[in-house]
Amino acid sequence: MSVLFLIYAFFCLQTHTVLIEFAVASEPNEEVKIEVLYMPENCTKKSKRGDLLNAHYDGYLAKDGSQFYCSRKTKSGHPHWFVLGVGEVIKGLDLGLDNMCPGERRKITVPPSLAFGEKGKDPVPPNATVVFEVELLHLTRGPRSIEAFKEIDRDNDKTLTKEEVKEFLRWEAKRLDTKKDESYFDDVVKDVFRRNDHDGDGTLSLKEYNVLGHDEL
Ligand SMILES: [Ca+2]
Ligand SMILES: [Ca+2]
Repeated sequence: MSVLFLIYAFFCLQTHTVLIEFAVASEPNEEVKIEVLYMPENCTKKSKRGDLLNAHYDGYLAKDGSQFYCSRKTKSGHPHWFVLGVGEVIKGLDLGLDNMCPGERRKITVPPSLAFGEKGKDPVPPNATVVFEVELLHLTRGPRSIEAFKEIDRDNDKTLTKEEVKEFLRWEAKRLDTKKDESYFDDVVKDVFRRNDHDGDGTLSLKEYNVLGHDEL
């Protein structure tokens, strides 16, 4: 499983499956449980929504402890890059990896409504509580920042066109050293716009893009 596959597998899952589950996910006891397994002595910055995180993680079924995913055992063995809090990973991880230090390790228990939902997602069965053990290796202030928006917005007109987003994805794939063909980027761009272009004008405004809140703009 490649790095991009995981990022976009969660991304697609979010779009096609979990988003639907979210509508009914507000049960009062449906919470993410976080246990800190290791906390480094020095913690100078903590993760927040919109940061770009690099992490290794193992996924287990709570029911029997069987492992369904391990980032260290994938073909590449590379830790994963993803943006926190924007649905690139399941909701439970978006919540469970907040306010975390580089070097910290956590055990995060996620109810099905914040994981893979009523339907599950092979190999995770329907209605499964899952447990992730995550080691956060690195964090940078990420692509959902105003700095990143400006970087994507090449002509500086404060809107993002599909071509600008596609160019950014090409850059991202290059950074992750992953080869993808053009149709892949087209599909991702289509998905990104379907999720974010709320007024349907074919571009992403600052407001549509910046899911982090607008007080920093
Ligand atoms: Ca632009
Ligand atoms: Ca728009």
